[in-house]
Amino acid sequence: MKALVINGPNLNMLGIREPGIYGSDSYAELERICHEAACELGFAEVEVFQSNHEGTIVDKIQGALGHFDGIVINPAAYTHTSIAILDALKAVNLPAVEVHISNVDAREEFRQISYAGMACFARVTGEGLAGYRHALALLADRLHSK
Ligand code: CA2
Repeated sequence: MKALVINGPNLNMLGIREPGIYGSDSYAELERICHEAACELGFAEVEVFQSNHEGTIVDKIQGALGHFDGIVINPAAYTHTSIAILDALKAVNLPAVEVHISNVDAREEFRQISYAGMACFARVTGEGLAGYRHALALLADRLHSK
């Protein structure tokens, strides 16, 4: 089992600003949590990727085909705007879990729509960085039941 974790714009700023919403842990800690969780959950490999660019994220999703068994994705602000990321997820048709650090459902109205989520079989929100572990566990369960 190989997992790809994709993070969208500004998530590399974790721990630097807005600790009230996103916590005080850094992006390096997010990477560490994913590697630790993936190892515990029996993934042979996990790649944790971040980009501030929509097209680069689309390229990464397309490149996952044939290399990864599933995707965990936090598209960040592109969650609420990007049909290109939705289409890429649909195109590769890999099992995908949407994850958000904050509870997007309790925030501004513009965060209520999730395009990427329409191509995901599960959604984890408001669990902080621990949500990435939860998302990887949901992905592992899904891959085991195949
Ligand atoms: O809660 C999440 O995980 C979000 O995907 C984070 C996005 C936001 O646009 C989504 O609505 C919800 C924002 C990521 C920006 O991360 C920052 C981290 C530190 C400082 C500033 C921004």
